[in-house]
Amino acid sequence: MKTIYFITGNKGKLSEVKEKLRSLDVTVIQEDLGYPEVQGDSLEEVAEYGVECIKKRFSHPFILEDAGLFIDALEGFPGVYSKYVFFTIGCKGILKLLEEKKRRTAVFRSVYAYSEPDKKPLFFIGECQGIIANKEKGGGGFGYDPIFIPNGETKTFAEMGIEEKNTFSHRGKAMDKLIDFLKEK
Ligand code: ITT
Repeated sequence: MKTIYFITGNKGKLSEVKEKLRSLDVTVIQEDLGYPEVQGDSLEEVAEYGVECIKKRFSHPFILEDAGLFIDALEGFPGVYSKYVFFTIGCKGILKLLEEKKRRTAVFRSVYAYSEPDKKPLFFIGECQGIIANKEKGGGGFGYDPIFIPNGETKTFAEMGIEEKNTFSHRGKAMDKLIDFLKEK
């Protein structure tokens, strides 16, 4: 059996990763160590900086993830600021910003970093295109899930179970790549 340390404080992410790895012989252990989210231009930059911070304090191989919602009509906002924006204006604030906008396309992005001591981190990227709903719908998931509808669907992520969300989501796609890599190890 393999063990993976996942550096995260986000229980929603943890549940999605556990669900994804359920059929594999892998145990996921959460380490809520916390790391500063540098205000970089890209999720990769944020993840890379996080890896460098954690490596100084943690001697096992680990994964961490940075994700964000990029809304076209808002020039990619909240993007790398997704966490701060969620805890300040939240889904309601985003809906307000889009009130007069016809264009509602958006993309969720996820970047996983896999890190081993004395090695450069590896990155695994996933994206999910979709639209921002007109109102919040659903009670599942976390973050912006109640306002995001993936392309080809009518339900928001918050109206889906974890398994269903994983088949569409940025995190599910990035995890598929990470899993392929881990299987080869
Ligand atoms: P970590 O401890 O793993 O860093 P976090 O909550 O800080 O967890 P991120 O910085 O990666 O997570 O994500 C920024 C925000 O984007 C997050 O707080 C959510 O509000 C939102 N978000 C990320 N992935 C999401 C998803 O799958 N569904 C809905 N919202 C999501």
